[in-house]
Amino acid sequence: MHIDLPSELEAALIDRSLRPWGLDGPFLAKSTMVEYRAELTAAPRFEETTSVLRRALTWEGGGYAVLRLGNLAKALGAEDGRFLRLATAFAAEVAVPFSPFPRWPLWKDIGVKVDKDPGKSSGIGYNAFHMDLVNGSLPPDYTTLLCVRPDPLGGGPSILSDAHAAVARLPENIRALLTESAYHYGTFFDLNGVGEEYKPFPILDRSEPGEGFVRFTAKMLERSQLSLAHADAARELAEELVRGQVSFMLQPGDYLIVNQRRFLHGREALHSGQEAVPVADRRMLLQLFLRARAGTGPAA
Ligand SMILES: O=C(O)CCC(=O)C(=O)O
Ligand SMILES: [Fe+2]
Repeated sequence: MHIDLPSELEAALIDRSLRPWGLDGPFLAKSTMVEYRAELTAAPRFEETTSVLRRALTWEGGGYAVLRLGNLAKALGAEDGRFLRLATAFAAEVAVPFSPFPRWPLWKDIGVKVDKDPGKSSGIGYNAFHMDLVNGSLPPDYTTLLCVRPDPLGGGPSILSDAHAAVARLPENIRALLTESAYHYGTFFDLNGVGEEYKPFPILDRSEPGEGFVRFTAKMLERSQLSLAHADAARELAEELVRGQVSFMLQPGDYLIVNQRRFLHGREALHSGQEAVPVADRRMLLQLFLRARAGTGPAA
């Protein structure tokens, strides 16, 4: 779902300047969250907008939202600190922002690298359905992507799919294979706030149907050694995710927030010809992860 900011809220936010944030280890400092909230609750319709956002992310059948911050990005500059602090303040209304990567700032750049594995983050090809940090025992509850610049050649729509709905459409024998600890993907090195390495893992855990993570990345189909039966089951899930997908192009200033307990995400290929686009003009997203606050329940 796409959520526009009321114009009176936009006007108030453009006039307000939040102070730089502090960190407490990998997490946004509590004092920053308290300060940002105190600054913004006074802005007209801020609380109403953030409650619409939280509902979009957690209602039954929901699980992702695009908060349209394009007018703020235009007024302040999409890479300006003031704009990023406002985006951080909205994120903190959903859950606690954190950086799993000790060597990265809170917001991690995802640019375009023509030499990288095309199917991975910042590659130019099809980025298949996945959850971020899939091989941590506690993946981020939310992954968020702030669009600074879309592909100037017009490619790279985002894709989203309701993971539990896809699982529910699979036959019982396939679901049984997905509950086996037979899957693995990627390396796990020097990460904060996402638990321990989980290897091998089951795609479906023992939560009630519709709850918990669907711990999946379609990238494992090409990059991990799986048994034939488990690879087939994973492929069926990947196909079902594609069958149920929605896709849309992120516009400058669009802020995509995905509840990783509900939806998986990915991205269609960028348009061909990226080599000819100057690096400074290529697609650019900023990524931030969120941890749900204790007491808001597994789905919130
Ligand atoms: O480029 C995109 O739109 C998605 C990137 C992504 O999902 C990731 O880097 O984890
Ligand atoms: Fe991702």
